[in-house]
Amino acid sequence: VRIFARLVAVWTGMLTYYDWTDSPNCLKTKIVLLELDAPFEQVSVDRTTLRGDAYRAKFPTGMAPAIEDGEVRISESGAIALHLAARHGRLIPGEPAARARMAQAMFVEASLLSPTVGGSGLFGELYRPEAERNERRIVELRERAQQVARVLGGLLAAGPYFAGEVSIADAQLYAAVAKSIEAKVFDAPPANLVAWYERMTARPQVVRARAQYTHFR
Ligand SMILES: N[C@@H](CCC(=O)N[C@@H](CS)C(=O)NCC(=O)O)C(=O)O
Repeated sequence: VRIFARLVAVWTGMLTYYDWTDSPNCLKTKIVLLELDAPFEQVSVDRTTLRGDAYRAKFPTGMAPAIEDGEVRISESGAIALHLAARHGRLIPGEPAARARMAQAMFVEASLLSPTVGGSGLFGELYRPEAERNERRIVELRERAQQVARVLGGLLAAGPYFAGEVSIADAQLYAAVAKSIEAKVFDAPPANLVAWYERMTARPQVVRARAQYTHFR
């Protein structure tokens, strides 16, 4: 099936999207694809595929999401989002100050939010069997998560979305923020962050995307 999907994509010049239903990171890319109404062939992968030599030869990170789009073959949801937004000329503000705020929010997601609550942070720790959990680290990460929620509230001061208008930054931040709010990781999240989460959750493309991922169904 995977080879067939790839052949169809090569014939039609269509983008191939490597998706893992257990991956919150794939939700980000799916939101971008649906918001852009971009045509794509989906190849479903799992942990075994990701750890295999064939996948790693294509994508050295060994991670999902990943895409092949003509000459472009990349993983990393942020890089994928930038590529897709530039290609479609949407979800990326033209105005330099708004574009800079978009980039700021994306880097905060990658350097602050994701390491705190993501697979190598709090959720990674909570998924371990109880006997293997590092309780001290869990307490520290929970405290840090409150600070990150305040940072995100501060970044949203400019308007309803992180760049003012909706952009790829919102898709990038949505997965970890939604998971954290729904798992009650943030004790007292800023009201504007909760309002942004509700605004995003109500978008029809986000509803469609969420239904496809185990952590968000
Ligand atoms: N920074 C990356 C993170 C991607 C990532 O962590 N993907 C996970 C799934 S959520 C993965 O592929 N893990 C591989 C594994 O568990 O073997 C991104 O934003 O795309």
